[in-house]
Amino acid sequence: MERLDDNGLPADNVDELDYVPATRQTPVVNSHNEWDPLEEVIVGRIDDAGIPEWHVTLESTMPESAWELFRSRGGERFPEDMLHKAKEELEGFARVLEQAGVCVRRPEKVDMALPFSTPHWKAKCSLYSAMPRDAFLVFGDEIIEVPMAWRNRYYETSAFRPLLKEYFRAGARWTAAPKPELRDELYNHAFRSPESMADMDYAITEFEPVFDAADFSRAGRDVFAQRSNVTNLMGIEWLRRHLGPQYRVHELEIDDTHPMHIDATFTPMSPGKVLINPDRIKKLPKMFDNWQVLVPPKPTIDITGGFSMCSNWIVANTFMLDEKRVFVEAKEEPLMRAFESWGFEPIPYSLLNFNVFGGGFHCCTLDVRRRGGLESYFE
Ligand code: ABU
Repeated sequence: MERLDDNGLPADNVDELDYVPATRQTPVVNSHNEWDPLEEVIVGRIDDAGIPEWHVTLESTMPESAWELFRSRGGERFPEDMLHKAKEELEGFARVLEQAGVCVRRPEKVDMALPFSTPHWKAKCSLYSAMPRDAFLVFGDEIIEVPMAWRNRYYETSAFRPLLKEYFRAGARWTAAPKPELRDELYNHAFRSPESMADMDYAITEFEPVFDAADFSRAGRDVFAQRSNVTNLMGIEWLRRHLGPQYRVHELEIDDTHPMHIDATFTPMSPGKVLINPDRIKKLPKMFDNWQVLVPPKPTIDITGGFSMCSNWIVANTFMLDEKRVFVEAKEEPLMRAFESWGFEPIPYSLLNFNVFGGGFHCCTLDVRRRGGLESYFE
């Protein structure tokens, strides 16, 4: 009998998903916001994720329950059973997207266990290619490789090179932000975990521009950013100057003593509707005065009992198929009911085993092509 996973899908791993080119009228890379109808998406891989080595950027962002593994086994592969369960969920999610008519693309399999070095430091392994959202930003027909702050992520974009080259050949603009050096001077070695925003401290300095793509959120001409333990002010400014006068990059005021990534904190879901994490956002800019502010119920799931690279708020890391349909954690009933009450159609799918690697629906995807153009959603 066919074995099914928690999502009712065949549990066998799918190694390669065939690429079926979508019939399209828009450029091959075309994405301006979080909600236009999705045509093509990259879904990451979790196959052979490596355990990052202990570092101040982990201390400043990761739940304490995860520290022991980083400290004792940094540089090794994550345990097989963890990888296997997460992989089944991720492959199933890729199939669900395909069944919804979306062209699903995957990074190449690369060996994450290979050590590497620069003139300034060494790393025992790479982290993973599971979260394309962290590594790339798409603005219209441009894909930007971003300068990530974690050393174990230095070569993370390698797994995506075949796709990047293909998109480039098909007409996309392909840009890489200045490759950071990630020297010791970038890190705040005196970092002490802040108790409150009054004694806020960051694990990175302004030595050079660094940012993770997931610290930005797109709503057409308006782009929202958070300063975090992986995104510094120089990084935000680099993107602002790079995008130029067609865009407005706004730095949001975030109430989070350990910030890393905005996509479980603040998400424009559709024109006029924004989801905020009530624990992390106390005040929105005035430009949202005419928007409906959606405040999700507190998470009921708990992934923090064992190893986890994120908090239970990962359930707020949603992903839009179009401006109505939204992927929501299947085991998070109150959130699904909330989305229904706000006029959305939740698509339930469970990623709890994947979540412990630090990401949800939004993190493991990169919406390469959505049907729609560059617009302004604010007066
Ligand atoms: N990109 C993952 C965010 C997780 C969190 O903020 O809890």
